Amino acid sequence: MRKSIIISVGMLSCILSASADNPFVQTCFTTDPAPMVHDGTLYVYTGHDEDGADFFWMQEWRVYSTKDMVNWTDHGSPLAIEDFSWGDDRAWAPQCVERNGKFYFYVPLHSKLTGAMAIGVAVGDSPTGPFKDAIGKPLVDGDWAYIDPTVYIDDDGQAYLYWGNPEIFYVKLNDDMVSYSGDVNVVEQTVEGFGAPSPKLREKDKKYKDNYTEGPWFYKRNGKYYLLYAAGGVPEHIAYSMSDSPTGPWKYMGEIMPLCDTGSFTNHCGVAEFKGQPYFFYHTGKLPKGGGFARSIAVEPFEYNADGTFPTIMPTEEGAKAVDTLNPYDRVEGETMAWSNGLKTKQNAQTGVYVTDIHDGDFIKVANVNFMSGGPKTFEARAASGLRGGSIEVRMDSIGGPVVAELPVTGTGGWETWQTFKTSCKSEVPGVHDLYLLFKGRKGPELFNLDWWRFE
Ligand code: FUB
Repeated sequence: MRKSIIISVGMLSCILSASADNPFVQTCFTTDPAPMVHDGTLYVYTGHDEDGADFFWMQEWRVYSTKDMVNWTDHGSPLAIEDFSWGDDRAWAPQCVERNGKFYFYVPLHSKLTGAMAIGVAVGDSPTGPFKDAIGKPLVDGDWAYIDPTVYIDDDGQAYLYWGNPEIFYVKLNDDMVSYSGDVNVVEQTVEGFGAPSPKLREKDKKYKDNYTEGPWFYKRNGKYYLLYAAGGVPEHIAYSMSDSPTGPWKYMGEIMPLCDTGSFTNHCGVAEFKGQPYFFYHTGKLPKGGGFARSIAVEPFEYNADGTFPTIMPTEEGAKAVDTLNPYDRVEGETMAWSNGLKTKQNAQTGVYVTDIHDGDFIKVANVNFMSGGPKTFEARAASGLRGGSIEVRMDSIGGPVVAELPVTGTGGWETWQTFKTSCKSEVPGVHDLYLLFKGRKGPELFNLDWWRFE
C-alpha cells in the first residue's frame, strides 16, 4: 500500500501536527470499533478491511489498546474465521466483554451450516486472548440479518445480547455468557422508538422501515439504557434511542454523528468511559487509499448533556487528548504508536507483534513521552534484518526536530533473527516530548523489522 501513497502538503501537516490522531491506526485498515475498559487500559476490538477489497471480505478481528488515549499498541489478531470450524467468511463487527475474569468475544460471521450469517462467541483468559470458540457452534444462525452483536451485563447480573440488520433482535444470555434462555426476541421498530425513515432512502433500501440500519451498541448509564446504531440506510449516520428498561420500549432521541464527510458509506460506533472521560468511537475512510471497503477507526472525546442525552459529535483529525504520559525507560513495543507513516505490523508465536515494511523515510511518532528530570544516557532497540539494515534517528518534538540518538542497525541474517542494538544519546532531554523514530537507509529495499525500544 505504502509505495503509492502520495502525501500532499495538507496531509503532511496533518501527520506532523502533535494532535493529529485520527484515524488512530495507520498500519492497516480497521473497522467497527468496540471499546472495553479493563484494569486501567482501554482495549478496542475491530474488524479488518483487506487492502484493495471490493466488498467486506474480512478475515480476522484485531485488538488495540491504550493507557493514555494517544499511543495505541497493536495486539495483532487473536481471533479469525478459521477459529470457528463452522464459519467461512465475513469477519464483521465484534464486541468483547469481561465476566468473572473471562473475556467473551462475540462476532458475526458467515455460517457453513446454513449459508447465512450467524453469531459466534469465543472465550479467553485475557483481553488480548488467545481466544477459542466457546461452544463449537453458533449462538444463533441462519439469517442474513444476524450481524453486529453487542452485549451488556446489567447491574442485576442479567446479560443481554442485541444484534441485527435491518431487524433488531435480542436474547437474555445465561450467566455462562455462551448460551441463552427463552426465544430470540424481535424489537418492534416504531417511528417513535427509532425515528422516521429518511426521505433520502434509495428504492432498494426501502426495507429499512425506519431509521435503524445496523451496528447496535447497547449499554446503561445513570439508570438509563442506550441503544446507539447506524441509521438512515446508505450512507449511514449514527443515531440513538433510550429506554428505562433493558428491553424497551425505546424512544428515538435523534442523531449523534450526522451524515458528513467520513469517506465511508457505513459508520459503526462504540462508547466507553476511560479515566473519567466518555469517548465515542466510529470509523471513516480517511487513511490514504481509504474508502467504503477500506475503513479506519477513530475516536472523539465528548460530554453527555446534563439530562444524559448525547451532544452532536463530528469527526475530527485531532481525536482524543492525552490523559497520561509514556515512560521511555520501560521497554516500549515498536507497535506502540501515536502515528506512523509507511509501516505495517506482523505477528508470530515467538515475538508477538512487531513492526515491518520499514523503508527509508518511514517513521513512528510516540506522543507525550516523559523523560522526567534526567537525561537518558543510551537508546537501544531490538531489530532484525535479512538484508543490510539501516539506522534509527530518534528526534524530539517533530520529524525535523533535534536528533537525540542515532542507532545503526546491521543485517542480522534473517527478518526474524533478532539482535539488540545500543547507542549513546547525544543530548539531554528532560521533560515531556513527542518522540519520532525516523528510519534511514538505502532507498528501495526494506531495512529491518523492529520489535521494541527503550532509553536508559
Ligand atoms: O464491517 C462489516 C459491516 O459493515 C459491519 O458488520 C456493519 O456494521 C458495517 O460497518
